[in-house]
Order: sequence, then structure tokens, then C-alpha cells
Amino acid sequence: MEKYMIIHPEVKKALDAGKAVVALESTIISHGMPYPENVKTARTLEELVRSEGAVPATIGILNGKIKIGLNEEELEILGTKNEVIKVSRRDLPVVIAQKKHGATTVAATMFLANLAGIRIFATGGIGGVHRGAETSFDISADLTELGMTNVAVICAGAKAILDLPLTLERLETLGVPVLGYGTDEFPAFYSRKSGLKVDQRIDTPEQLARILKTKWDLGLNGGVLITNPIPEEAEIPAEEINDTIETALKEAETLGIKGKKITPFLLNRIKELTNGRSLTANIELVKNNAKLAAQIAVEYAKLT
Ligand code: PSU
Ligand code: MN
Repeated sequence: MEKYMIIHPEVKKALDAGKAVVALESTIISHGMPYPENVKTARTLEELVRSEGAVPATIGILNGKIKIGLNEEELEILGTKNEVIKVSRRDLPVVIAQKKHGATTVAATMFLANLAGIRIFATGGIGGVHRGAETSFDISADLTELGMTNVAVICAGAKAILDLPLTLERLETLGVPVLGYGTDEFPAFYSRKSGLKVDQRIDTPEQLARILKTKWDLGLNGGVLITNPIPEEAEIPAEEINDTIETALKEAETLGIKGKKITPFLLNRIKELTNGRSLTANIELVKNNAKLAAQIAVEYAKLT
């Protein structure tokens, strides 16, 4: 594995000692947010994870090397360079063999976290079933990965640009528990509410850790989706953001934007249309998730 993967010494030490580690993704840095907010947010996430007593491991690919834990310079490259490829599961061998730079999506980050022995991963919002998927077939590889890889993903729900009811249906079929941290309702990324229910509300990091341990002890392979609503102060209520999302979706259709380009396009257009408010919301919700993920990782480390 050393041929392909470099684990940062601090992360390696924590993993060997059975200490709490939290994986963080890099697509959000390279394709989800503009510079310099992206790099600044990535650093803040790492600090937040540390302040809760866990070790952060931001995952990305540099010159074809899988990096579990990035240094300052590497974060800066992923945050600024145009040639950084958005890497989902299927892109991994191509980008690695060709020695390119890659920012990993939820699917690819889950896969690599598992390879490194990290069980807890924080992101913003997972990919899911796109609106109109009945004709476009656009369903994020994040869902299939959640169906098979033993990593818990802490997120603010699925991005509101998606078809949330269909996303929940897929997660059910794939055997992925969808848990609400302190909420009965499935959060909708920018908004705390979606009108949809989670499987189960769970109120403490300790109970969440126990569910993870139980699932994997039983050989129930696959991920767990832990949904954490955006903090109230940063929320954009669904009634306010929905028109903007509709506008952005229509533009994407007119421009013929498809495949891996659609999510970055929509996030950027929504940011422009809300004069940056959606970016602030995005930053605050990821920070909230990184904190919770660290708390869960600390509890999980106590059980293993
Ligand atoms: N959450 C964010 N911003 C993002 C993403 C998630 O707050 O940019 C990224 C994640 O990396 C996720 C990806 O895996 O969008 C989904 O892309 P797609 O729909 O093409 O699978
Ligand atoms: Mn897609």
C-alpha cells in the first residue's frame, strides 16, 4: 500500500494508538467553494476537529499519491489549481496511475478512509438522486459507496438541489441507517427541515458511536448516515432557497451541464444568486459537522 498511499505521521500515530481520527474530504475544497474561503474553511475544520480531541485527516490525491492528512502546501494546491480533478470511486485508478492531482468526493473519501482504517468522516452534504433522475439516471456514487463501505458520514443531509425523497428511498434499499442528531427530520443542507423523517433520532455522540460499533461488529457492512442540521443562525429556510435552486437547475439544463460538473455548477450559481449567503451557510454547516464527527470519533475510540 505504501506505493500508493502516504499517511501523515500524526494520523498514523493516532491510528496505531487507537485514538480518534476524523476524515475530511477535498472535493468541497477544490470544487465546492471558491478560493480563498475553501482553504480557510479546510484549515478551520482541522482546528475544530483538534479542539474536540480528535486528529483530522483531510484526504486528497497529489501527483498520484493518496494523502491521508494534508500539509499546508498540499491544501493550498487543492484549493487553487485548476487541473485538480473531481475524483469519485471510478476515477481513483485513473488519477492515481496518471500521477495527477485529485480532490475526493464523499464516495472516494469513504473508500480511502476505510483503506487507511478511519471510520468517521465529516462532510457538508452527500450527493444523492438528482431531480429528474428518472430520465437522466443521475444518482451519485456516494449512495452506492454508503451501501458498501464501513465509514460513518456526518453531514447536513443531502444537498437541497437533489430529490430528497428519492435519495432516502435509495438509502433504504442500500441498507444505510439514516440517523438524525437531535432531530426527527431529515435536514436539507441549507435548511434545517425538509418535511421528511429520518429513521431514528439519536441525541448523543456516545449513542451514535454505539450504533456504529454494533453495526460493524455484526458484519453489517456499509456506511451510516448521521445527519446534523445546519445551526439556526446560518440557516436559509427552504421557502427562501427553493426558488434560487429552481433557477440554477433551469440554467444548468439550458446550458446542457451534466455528469460530474452539475453539482459544482449548481453550488456556484446558488452562491452568486444569494450574494454569498449560501456559501456562508455551507461553511457553517460543515464546521458544525466536523465538530460532531470529532465527538463521535472520541466516543467510538473508547469502544474499540
Ligand atoms: N458537500 C458540499 N459541497 C460539495 C460536495 C458535498 O457541501 O462540493 C461534493 C461532495 O464531494 C459530494 C459531491 O460527494 O459533491 C457529489 O458529487 P456528485 O453529485 O457528482 O456525485
Ligand atoms: Mn452525478
